[in-house]
Amino acid sequence: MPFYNQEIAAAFQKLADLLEIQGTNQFRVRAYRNAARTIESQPKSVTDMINEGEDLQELPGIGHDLAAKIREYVDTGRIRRLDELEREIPEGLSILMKIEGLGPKKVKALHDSLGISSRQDLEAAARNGEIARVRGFGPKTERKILRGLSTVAAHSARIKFITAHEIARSYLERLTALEVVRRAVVAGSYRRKKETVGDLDILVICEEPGLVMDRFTGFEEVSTVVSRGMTRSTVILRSGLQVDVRVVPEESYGAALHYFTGSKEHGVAVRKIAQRNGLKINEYGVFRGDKRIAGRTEKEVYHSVGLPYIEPELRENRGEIEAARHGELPRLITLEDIRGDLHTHTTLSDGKNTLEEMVEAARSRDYEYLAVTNHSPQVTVARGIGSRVLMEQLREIDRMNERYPDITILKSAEVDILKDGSLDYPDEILRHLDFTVCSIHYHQHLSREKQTERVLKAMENPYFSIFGHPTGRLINEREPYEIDLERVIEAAREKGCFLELNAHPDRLDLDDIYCKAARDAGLMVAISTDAHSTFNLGYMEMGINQARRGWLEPGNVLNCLGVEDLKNRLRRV
Ligand code: DGT
Ligand code: CA
Ligand code: CA
Ligand code: ZN
Repeated sequence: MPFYNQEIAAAFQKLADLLEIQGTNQFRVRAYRNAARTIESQPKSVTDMINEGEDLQELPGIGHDLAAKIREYVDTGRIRRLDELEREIPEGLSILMKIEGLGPKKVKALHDSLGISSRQDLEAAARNGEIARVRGFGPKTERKILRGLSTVAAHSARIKFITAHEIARSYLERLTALEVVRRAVVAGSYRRKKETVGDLDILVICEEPGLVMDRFTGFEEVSTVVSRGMTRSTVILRSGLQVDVRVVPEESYGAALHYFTGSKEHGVAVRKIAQRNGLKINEYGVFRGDKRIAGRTEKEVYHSVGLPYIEPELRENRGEIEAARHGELPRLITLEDIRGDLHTHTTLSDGKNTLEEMVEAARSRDYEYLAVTNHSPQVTVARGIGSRVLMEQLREIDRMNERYPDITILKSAEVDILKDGSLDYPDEILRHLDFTVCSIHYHQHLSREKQTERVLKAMENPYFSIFGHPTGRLINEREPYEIDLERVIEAAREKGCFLELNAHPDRLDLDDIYCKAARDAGLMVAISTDAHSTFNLGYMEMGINQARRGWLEPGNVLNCLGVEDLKNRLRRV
C-alpha cells in the first residue's frame, strides 16, 4: 500500500501531540517530531525504501523503535500506540494544539478546567470570556486564541502547494503509465502554482475513458468516490484532498486546458474578448457560429483572440491581458536563471548539514555562490551563535573558498532584528560580512506602526542588506505580522536594502502580490531557500513558482546576478 511521506509524518506528529498533551516524557515527544521532519523531508518515498529493503535506521534520528513504527504504519495503515492514545485522549485536543497561542499544557489546562475538547467548545468559551478567567490565562491569551481560531478556520480547507505537488506527481505517474493514456496534466490552481490548492483538476487524453476511470477511482488512497462517469469522475483521498479527472478529446485539449486552468476571472476576461470578436470560447474549442476554428493547443486559443500565449502563473486577471495586448508580458524567471542561494543554515546553528556538505550540494546545483546565514545569539531556539563562533566560521569560509575555486561562499548571517530596531551583532562584527539577512523572530505582535518603525530603524544600519521572510506568515498556521510593507518597500529602495522571497514551502514570504509591488517599485528581491539541509536547497523551485506569480523577471532578482555584481549591489558602506 503506497503512503505519502507527508501522511506518515502526520501520524508521527499526532503521536507526538497526544504524548505531549498527556504530559509524558519530553524526550520521546521530541524523537517523534524529529522523525516526522525526517520522513517529510525525504526525497524518496519511505514506502518504497521499505519495499526495496533499505534500512530506515540509517535515516537521521530514526532508531530501532521508530523504524518499527514506520514499518507498522506502512504494513497495516495504523500505529497501535497511536490508536491507544486516541482512545485515551479526546479527539479534539490534538486539533486544538494547532491553534496559535495554544500548546499542549494550555490545551490540557483548558480541558481539565472547562471541559474544552473541540474547536466549538474553545470558541464558545473564548467568546464568553471564560478562558481569561482560567488560572495561567488572561484576556491577552484569550484574544490570541480568538485570532488563532480565525486563521485556522479561514485556511484549513486548502492544502499547501508542495503537498499537492507530491500527490499530483504520483497520480500523474500512475495515469501516464497506462498505455491508453496519451497525455495527462494537472490544470487548475495547481498549474497556476498557487501557494495553496483547493483541489486537483486532472485532464486526460485517452482512447479508453472507461479503463482510466476504473483505475482513477480505484487507487488505494481514495477514500470516497463522489461520482464516476465516462468523461468525468471525482474522488476524495484519505488526506481529504479532492481530485477531479476529466477525459477530453484531442482536438479540444488546448481549449479544455485553458478552461480548467483558470483562473475563472482570467477565463471570463478572455471569453469576453472573444465575444466582442464574434467568437465563442468554451472548454471544447473556439467557435465561429458552429464551426470550430481552434482549440487543439492553448496557443491557438490565445491567438484566436489576438493575444500571445500567457503563462499560467499570470492568469489571475490582474493586468496580464492588458500587458499581453501591449506586448508587455514579463519574461518570467526560471530555475535556470538562479545563480546562487542567499539564505542557508549549517550545523553551526540549527541546520542538519555541515558547511562542506552545503557547499558540495550548491556546487552540484551549478551555483556560482552560496551564502551561509546562521542565526544570531538572540535566537536561542535555533541555536544562534555568538560573535566569536561567527568569526571562526568566517575563517573556515576563507579556507573553503581556497579549496573550491569554482564557487564563492559568501560570508553572511541571519541577524535578528531586536525589538528596538537594533541588530543582534555589533557593527564591528557585521563589517566582516559580505552582506546580512535581517529578520524578525520575536515580538511579532507589535502594532502596525511600531512593527514598521522597528524595521525602518533597522534599515538605517548600513549593514542591513536583505529583509528576511518579511511578513513572518506561515501558510495555514500563522498570520503575517501587522506591518506596512508598502512603506518598507519604499524605504528599502531609498536605502539600498532588499526584500527576501523566502522559498520555504511553509512561508513563501513575500507573497505574489508583494513580489509584484516590489517589482513595480523597482526594488530587487532575493529568492532564498532558508535551507536547513542540503535537501532544502531544492525549495528554490517553490520560490520560483511564487516569483513567477509575482511577475518577476531575472532582472528583478538579486540572485540572478553574477557574484561581483551581486556584491556591489549589496554593499552599502
Ligand atoms: P482551487 O481549486 O480552489 O484552488 O482553484 P481552481 O482555480 O483550481 O478552481 P476549481 O478547481 O474550482 O476550477 C478549476 C478551473 O475551472 C477554474 O480555475 C476555472 C474553471 N472553472 C470552474 N468553475 C467555473 C465557472 O463557474 N466558470 C468559469 N468560467 N470557469 C470555471
Ligand atoms: Ca482546483
Ligand atoms: Ca476542481
Ligand atoms: Zn533562516
